[in-house]
Amino acid sequence: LTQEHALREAIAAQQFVLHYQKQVDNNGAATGYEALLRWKHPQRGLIAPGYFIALAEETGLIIPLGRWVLEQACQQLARWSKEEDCAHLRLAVNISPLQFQQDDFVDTVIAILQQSGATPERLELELTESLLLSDIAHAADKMHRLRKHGVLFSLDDFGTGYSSLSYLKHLPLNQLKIDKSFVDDITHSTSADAIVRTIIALAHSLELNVIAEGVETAQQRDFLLANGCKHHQGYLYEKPAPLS
Ligand code: G
Ligand code: G
Ligand code: MN
Ligand code: NA
Repeated sequence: LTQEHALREAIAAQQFVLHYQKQVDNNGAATGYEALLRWKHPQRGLIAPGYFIALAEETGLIIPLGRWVLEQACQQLARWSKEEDCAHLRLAVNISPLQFQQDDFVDTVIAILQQSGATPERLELELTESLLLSDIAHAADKMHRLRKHGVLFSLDDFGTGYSSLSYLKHLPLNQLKIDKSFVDDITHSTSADAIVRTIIALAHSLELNVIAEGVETAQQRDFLLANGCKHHQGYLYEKPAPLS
């Protein structure tokens, strides 16, 4: 309860910031960024989401927090749209299951897009497989409504959940994001190599973009490029940081 109180106070005191991590194409050019939430604690310093997202979900505080993230992200997109060098950039935002399950989720996202002046085609929502499994009919409906407005969808942590191939085909997804755990084991595990190749082939056959996260080494990059995965994110390129 005291932790919940602290989190509630932190939201009221606006102690959160977004860090941004670059996503690149096969030429190393930035295609966009992923927004990653941090708690700027007055005593403890910067706290990663691993320490507070679960509590935010249990307490429902992820709703105001997630809204704040979307607002900040859309305001950043609107700023980029006015800069020639940045107008093409996408911004990926992580959406938690509870947030997505809200009846007003679609209306909320559309309202935030309109208030900020962001281009919907530049906003990419990162969903997880577990989020889609809980109520696939409702999830698909929400995704289709947002997709009609131009919003993009990326399936985060792909390969760690229980995606059925038949539903992948029916959701308006733009991208699969290969989970870091598989990327970590590239060239060290024949099964990881096989899984990564299989996800890339699956994405291509479904005409989806595919991005690898957690790319840390040149060997991982080279394996991914050699196997047709052109979009990368990871410490090899850039660590998450505030936009300077
Ligand atoms: O850098 P990293 O520690 O930021 O992120 C850890 C985890 O927290 C990731 O799995 C990421 O999906 C999640 N996360 C980061 N930012 C957000 C956010 O704004 N909302 C939600 N729901 N999850 C986030
Ligand atoms: O939302 P998601 O689970 O994809 O969150 C990405 C997480 O991975 C964030 O915590 C981010 O800081 C972290 N991350 C991004 N790139 C790398 C990387 O190359 N190595 C490691 N160890 N972590 C990374
Ligand atoms: Mn993510
Ligand atoms: Na992920």
